[in-house]
Amino acid sequence: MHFLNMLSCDNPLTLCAMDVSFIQSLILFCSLIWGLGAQSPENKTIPNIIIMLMDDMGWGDLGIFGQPSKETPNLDSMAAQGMLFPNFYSANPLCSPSRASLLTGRLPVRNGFYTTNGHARNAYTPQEIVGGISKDEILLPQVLKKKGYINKIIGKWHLGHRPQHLPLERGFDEWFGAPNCHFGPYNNSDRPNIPVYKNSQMVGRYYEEFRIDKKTGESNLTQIYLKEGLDFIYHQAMARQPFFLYWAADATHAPVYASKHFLGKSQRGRYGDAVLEMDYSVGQILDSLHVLGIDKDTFVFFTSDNGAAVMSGPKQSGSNGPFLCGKETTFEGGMREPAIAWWPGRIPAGTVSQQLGTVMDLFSTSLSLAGLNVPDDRAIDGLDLNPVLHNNTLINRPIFYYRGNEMMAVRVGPYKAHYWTWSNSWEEFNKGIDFCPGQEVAGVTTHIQKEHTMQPIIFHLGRDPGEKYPISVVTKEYQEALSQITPVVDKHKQDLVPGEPQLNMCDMAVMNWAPPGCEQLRKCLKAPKSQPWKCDWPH
Ligand SMILES: *[C@@H]1O[C@H](CO)[C@@H](O)[C@H](O)[C@H]1NC(C)=O
Ligand SMILES: [Ca+2]
Repeated sequence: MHFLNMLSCDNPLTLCAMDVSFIQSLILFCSLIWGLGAQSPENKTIPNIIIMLMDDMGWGDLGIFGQPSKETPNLDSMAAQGMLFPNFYSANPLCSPSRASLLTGRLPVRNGFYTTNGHARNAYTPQEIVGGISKDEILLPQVLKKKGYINKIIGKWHLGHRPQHLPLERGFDEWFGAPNCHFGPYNNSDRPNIPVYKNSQMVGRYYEEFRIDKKTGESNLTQIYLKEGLDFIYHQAMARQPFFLYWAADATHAPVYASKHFLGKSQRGRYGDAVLEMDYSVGQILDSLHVLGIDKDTFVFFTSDNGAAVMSGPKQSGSNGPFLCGKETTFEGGMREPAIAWWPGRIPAGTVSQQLGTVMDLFSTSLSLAGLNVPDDRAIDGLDLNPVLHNNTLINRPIFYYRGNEMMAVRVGPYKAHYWTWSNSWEEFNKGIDFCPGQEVAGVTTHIQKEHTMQPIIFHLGRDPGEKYPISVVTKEYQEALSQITPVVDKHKQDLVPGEPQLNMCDMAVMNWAPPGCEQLRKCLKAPKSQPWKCDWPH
């Protein structure tokens, strides 16, 4: 079936990804005849690992979670063939810290991807950031190498763009993508356009060699990222080489984009078009695993790095479904993510897990699948989800919601307690920046940092997923919930050793002026004089 799909030429697209699939399928057909398609038995216990991480895609963007515009037939069938996680969380409501947590298995406050320049501020890695992922952190691909995995990242890195912080320095063997968000275009004199890398060399810049038309929303980047993914999978499968693919395409992050074939095809404009192309790409990747005969040897996990950016809505934002607010906040809309695990023959099809999970679990789970232990010299926040994946068991564990250096909230079972509430400042709000458009909840979506540590606001997320009805403090339910939550928070705070904050300093001189490889391309720009300052994180 899938084989025929890939060979069919009735699609009007003449996209490189399709061509590659076509050629690969032909080669595969020959190799199957020669009996090279099957994995060697000794590799059976070490599955390939694919993590597909979306950018700012919301929980409510998937058809399976009720999105009425139904742009995700491939993701919906991935869920039907695998396990759906309705209670899965990012480690932070923003890109960089969430991604650092995924790859280290540790909360940002431990791995250093946070700031102490202000209280409870979201920080990330814009071009002027001096820091990046600390060399003292151990990243997932670094550990996977011990079992001979070949590791590739495709798309957005976001853990620092200076040479010492780039993916090939941190356990990845290959990279195609960019270190920062695809913001721009810039004029290259006071701010350079973001470079696109192939491995450790830049091959161009966004808006130059890698075009994004902000007027029409057209870009071929998702197709390029798809082709990179299919090529990589194909070559590793042919070599019977266990691999880790971290597929981090970013079309659903503003400015959202899609290639021509997908533009104008969804029910909700450009954002939906980007989702359509992502969904198509997920389908292509899963199909290629079938065609190559490695679907039963490959663990695939799909999720997103933070909630939909509702402050960019409705044109450039996804949906957080029934949840409150979005990106940048520690309400459910900021951190509850779509999540699907897929591994035919190993993960029971059509299952739903009520396990509370986080992106940090992908670190621990992947290592466990590879037969490796998590580092034992540091605190790891990730959980090995293998018992959940194979037997749908439930493991009791809390979820911590951090904003910068502050634990804002915690979830224990169905209860979520807010110790601090904040959307953004009145100053920003009055400028039109709204993290909770149409969703103000009095006393909850506050515009000052409001402390509730003496008497947290508690919601029951089962009955009230939208965090609209605080449980009255005079009820027995409140007291019982609090008595369960308090020891969890006390223990967490007692044991917490905050990492050295890496996102405090900024400097225009460290921007992507002259990335490695710029000489050959004649694309080196002149950096201004170094003038470091303490970065200002307004929210
Ligand atoms: C995308 O690729 C097509 C086909 O090669 C090309 O015609 C089009 O100009 C490209 N679009 C952008 C925005 O680069
Ligand atoms: Ca993001």
